[in-house]
Amino acid sequence: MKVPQEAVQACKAAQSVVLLTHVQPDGDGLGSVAALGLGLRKLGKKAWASLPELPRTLEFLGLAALKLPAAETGPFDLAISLDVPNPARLKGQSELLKASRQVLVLDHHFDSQPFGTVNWLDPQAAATGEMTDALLKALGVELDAAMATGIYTALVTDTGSFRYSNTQPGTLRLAAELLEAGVRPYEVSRELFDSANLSTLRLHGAALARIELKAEGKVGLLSLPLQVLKDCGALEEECEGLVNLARSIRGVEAAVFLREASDGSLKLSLRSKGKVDVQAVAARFGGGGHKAAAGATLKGDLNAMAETVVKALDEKLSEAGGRGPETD
Ligand SMILES: [Mn+2]
Repeated sequence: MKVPQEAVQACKAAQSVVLLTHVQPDGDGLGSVAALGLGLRKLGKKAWASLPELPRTLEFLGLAALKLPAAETGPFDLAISLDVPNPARLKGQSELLKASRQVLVLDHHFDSQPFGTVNWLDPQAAATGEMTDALLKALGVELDAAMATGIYTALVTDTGSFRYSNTQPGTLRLAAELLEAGVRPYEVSRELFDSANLSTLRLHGAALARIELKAEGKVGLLSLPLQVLKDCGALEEECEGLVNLARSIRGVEAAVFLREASDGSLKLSLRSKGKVDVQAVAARFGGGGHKAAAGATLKGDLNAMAETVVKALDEKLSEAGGRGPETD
């Protein structure tokens, strides 16, 4: 992976750095923030992480030590935006961009916008963590176990535990290297997958009971009223991964997860098994993402919008030939 020289230079020149990732942060965003933050500190820089939200399942990344204190408002030499396709996904953190002399954008989304003063966008990367690792190497940082755990968490998260189509030979080579640097994969798995709250399990139960098959079984639909979340005593962040329940059904080519959010909007997540480009569908609703995973924020009635999204997907599937007989 080739790291642009301007990205390396921007990091080298900066003394004070603030790291950011998207709202509803995931293991790729926060794993990258943790690894790069720790690496920049190792180089003697003042590095902070902007952490408006820190999901419990990702507390093990050691981010608390990097948390930007409220009193620290800048100016910063450099802001580094990790895994953020556009500034809207930064929400309340945009002030930190303005408080920084330079902004380095590092992202692997298909529809990334170059909103930095230096932009490194690589949709071929399986995870932003892969790019973060390359940047750390270019900076001459030797990864310790904590940094390696951040990168490994990023890879595990964005490749679905090395199961998705973005898993390349290089991804597994990097994973092996990270294990040699001290990552204990069973510990990461335990934190990510075997530390659920009872409320999350109750939510999964309720969600499973609501899954419907649409478009002759090619689309798995899960629509979730806010009340279901409340009944389970679950938080919105516990909806992470629910879309995969609908995706996991045999014959399903694309999964739709649409839920009512507490702010009155509808949150849409789309997943594809490869035949249909869900990013193109999300884009029709003002969202974005990747070919296999995309999302959007919608307005309107839950059931009506679910039907609209299913129809759009069904059309895409017909175009893609996904509705025809299997050829492979
Ligand atoms: Mn990512």
